[in-house]
Amino acid sequence: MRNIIHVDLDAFFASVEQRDHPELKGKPVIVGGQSNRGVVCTCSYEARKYGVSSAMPGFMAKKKCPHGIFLPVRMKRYKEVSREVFTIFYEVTDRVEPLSIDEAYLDVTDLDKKPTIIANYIKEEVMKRTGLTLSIGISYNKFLAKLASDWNKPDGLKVIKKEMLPDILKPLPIRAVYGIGKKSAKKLNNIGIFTIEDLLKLPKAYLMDYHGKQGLEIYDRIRGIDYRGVEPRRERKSIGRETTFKEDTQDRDCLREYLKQFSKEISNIMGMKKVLAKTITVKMKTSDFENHTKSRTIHEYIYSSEEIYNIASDILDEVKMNKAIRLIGLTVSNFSDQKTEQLSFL
Ligand code: TTP
Ligand code: MG
Repeated sequence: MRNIIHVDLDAFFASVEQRDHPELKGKPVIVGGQSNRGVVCTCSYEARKYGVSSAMPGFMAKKKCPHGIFLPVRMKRYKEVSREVFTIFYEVTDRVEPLSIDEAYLDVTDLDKKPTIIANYIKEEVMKRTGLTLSIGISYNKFLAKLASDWNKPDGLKVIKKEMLPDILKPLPIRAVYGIGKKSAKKLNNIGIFTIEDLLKLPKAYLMDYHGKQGLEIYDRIRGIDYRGVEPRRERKSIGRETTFKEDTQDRDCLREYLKQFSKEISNIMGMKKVLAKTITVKMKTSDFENHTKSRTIHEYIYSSEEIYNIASDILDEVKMNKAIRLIGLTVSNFSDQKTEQLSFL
């Protein structure tokens, strides 16, 4: 059984505004929707009491909450704070799947500490370093972890254990199920299905007939089955360096010097990231802006600067140079799945 954590910051844009302007704490802050035609991005929990919500047109938000404090969207700032928060997630584990600016899954199955200890650590660190609160859900799959983080927002922490199913899910409205949107909900409501308890009574074949593959997933999800893994953002696919000369050149020795320097820098980064590569690419741009790239893929994985340089230099030797060069670049790609440590161990 896996341990999956779902984290979601509370009223994110509005909380950042309240943190940056402490006089706004405890007040109904509404971000976006300043103009009547614009829509609300989000609002503080104080404003939610009046019925204001995300994606609501500004004029409606003003009607519902006339004393609301409407603020412009400061995306750059929210991204900055998001980075600070994600840094904390990555300190806990590499197995982070970002879902949006303020939301992520973490797979903490292989960590030594208990998921609740990890969750509390994340909450404390996020508060200490950014002054924000977040809600955390813990369970053995993605669907239930996300459901749990929504359980007692804001500043919530909820664990859903296997033995709590199906009772804990039964009273929930069907819209709580990932995969059931407005349209499907309406269809189901029409045949008298409103809660998960109702939904549990529908046979698999029925859900599949009316909702296809999605129907099958829904059938499984409400029974606690969800095999989707946490998928960390893909790692970089290539590492490269390039430079544009002040003056165009045809001097091969000079070009070789650059390749040597690039090989060192690239090899250093490969060492840090513990990756090996087997494709080397040299790129050149001529004085009349033509691009030439030439790659070589070898049989073994390499990472030392000498090996990279030797291949790059061979590639350069094969290039006929009848024009001056204004840019040279070197890239390695085609990384091995295995890390260097494992290879040397073998
Ligand atoms: P959410 O996590 O959906 O909302 P939230 O963090 O504001 O509130 P909650 O406590 O319920 O999690 O979205 C994160 C941010 O994304 C939100 O602060 C603003 C932005 N956003 C929009 O700009 N438009 C939208 O329609 C939604 C839903 C969010
Ligand atoms: Mg949020």
